[in-house]
Amino acid sequence: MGALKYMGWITSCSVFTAFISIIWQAFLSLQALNKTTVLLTGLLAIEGGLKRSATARAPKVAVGYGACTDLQINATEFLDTYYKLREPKMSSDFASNDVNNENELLQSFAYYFKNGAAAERVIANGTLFKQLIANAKIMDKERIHWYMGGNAPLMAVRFVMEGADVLLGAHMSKKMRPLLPKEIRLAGDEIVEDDIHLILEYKAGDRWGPYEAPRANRYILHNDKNNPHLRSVEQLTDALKQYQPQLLVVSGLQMMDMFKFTPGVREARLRQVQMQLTSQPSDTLHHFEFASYVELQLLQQLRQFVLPYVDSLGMNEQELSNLRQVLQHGRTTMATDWNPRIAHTLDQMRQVFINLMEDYHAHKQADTHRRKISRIHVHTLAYQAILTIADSKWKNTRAAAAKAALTAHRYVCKSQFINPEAVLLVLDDSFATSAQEQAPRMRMNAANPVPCWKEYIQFGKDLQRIEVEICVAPVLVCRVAKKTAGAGDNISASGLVAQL
Ligand SMILES: *[C@@H]1O[C@H](CO)[C@@H](O)[C@H](O)[C@H]1NC(C)=O
Ligand SMILES: *[C@@H]1O[C@H](CO)[C@@H](O)[C@H](O)[C@H]1NC(C)=O
Ligand SMILES: CC(=O)N[C@H]1CO[C@H](CO)[C@@H](O)[C@@H]1O
Repeated sequence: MGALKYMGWITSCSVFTAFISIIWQAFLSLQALNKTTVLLTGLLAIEGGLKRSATARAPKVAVGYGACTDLQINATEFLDTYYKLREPKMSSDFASNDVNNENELLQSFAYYFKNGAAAERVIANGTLFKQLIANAKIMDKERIHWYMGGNAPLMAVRFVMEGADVLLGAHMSKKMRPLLPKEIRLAGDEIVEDDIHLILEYKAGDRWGPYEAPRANRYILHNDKNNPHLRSVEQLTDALKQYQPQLLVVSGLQMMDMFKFTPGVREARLRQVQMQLTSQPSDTLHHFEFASYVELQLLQQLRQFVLPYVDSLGMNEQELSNLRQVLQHGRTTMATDWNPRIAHTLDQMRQVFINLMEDYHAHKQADTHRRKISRIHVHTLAYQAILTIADSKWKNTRAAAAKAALTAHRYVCKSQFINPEAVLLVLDDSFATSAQEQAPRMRMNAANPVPCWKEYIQFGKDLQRIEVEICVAPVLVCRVAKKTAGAGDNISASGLVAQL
């Protein structure tokens, strides 16, 4: 009898504990919801301040190069259906090389999937690529999605949505042209068939074989026939003479990894890009949208032909750490942390800025077309960071960061309306501005949802200093990601247009 009574007491105790824990959980999630709502309100207010007056002239933007059709499928479903991972082994060797056969494809995918890192790979083996597309096409109609793709068209559409006047340099088929808003002017010929990019999307927590994805992301495969040639460059150069944009955006050069074995061809095309950039008036701003580059030689060619002639760079955290390695140590890096600390990202941005500034000062006398880098925008899952030279031509850095953060959520959740309950806040209330000791900390709160500050960056042997402004905006991370491919293009474009 005594034992039973004792048991009863224990049960009541457990019920009580469970009850308290439920209330505590509810309290915590209410607090998180409250914090999200406060930040959302703050971001929306800053975004609201960006509205152009009805009489203001629309900014003129030109975007190059190329277009493609995106075929999006569920990564794990697709691979489970057609390609069973025979041995769950994963090596970064396959991550850096191109994909020639099924086995290399699976190994390479496994590597990025496990790291939650975005990747874009060329499949030089045309037979394999055709097989993959054929297999994707016979999947359940509701499970596959066709979109207009390519960095340039996606950014172009985003610019139009933000009220800009847009010129796009791209070849596209009769089928694709109607998908592009009519207002966009097109420089480039009609082609018979668009290149297809196969996009394997996965969500945070999706499982494949023994692996689990830490965040939503995608793995892209291509076997492009048109884009690597950048055929529209000359036509865009011609059109630019008339059009005279405020901003010229260069993107889509990553498909040139198709020319791995004929680098001479690539160099000739990149010289055309260089010529386009150097022939613009100095008050036209140039932006280069970075991408998933793995081939060192292509990166070195970018450093020679493209990077010296742009004012602004846009990229994600993987691309940032890759670019820093290339500039500083002449080598590439593979997938890195999918959710890097703000301090770490800012330090890498400073380093890239320093390297490019040093390049500029070393060569500016010999090559007067060189430009000083004045803006770097890095987008990550959890935040947007924009660095600009203080008092440069780039306006509204804070609003641009807020805008980019809101676009990130809206895009990935596929919803214009932001519901605080669909949000995961990844950031803490404050962050260090550098991993260096005694770096100042910034708070992110209702009073200041997008912290900005000015600081001096030193570079060169004679330690020149330059004042920059840095703004960091929190991303209200979408809990259930709908689409990640193309997010970077929307995000970068919405940040850029806010700064014109
Ligand atoms: C190309 O892919 C096909 C189909 O998967 C395969 O049979 C062939 O061996 C691959 N070729 C090379 C060179 O790997
Ligand atoms: C893919 O399908 C699997 C199984 O149906 C599902 O668990 C997973 O969340 C899906 N992923 C995406 C990105 O839709
Ligand atoms: C959320 C968002 O703004 N998404 C847009 C991204 O860009 C494409 C076009 O490139 C639009 O269709 C989306 O609406």
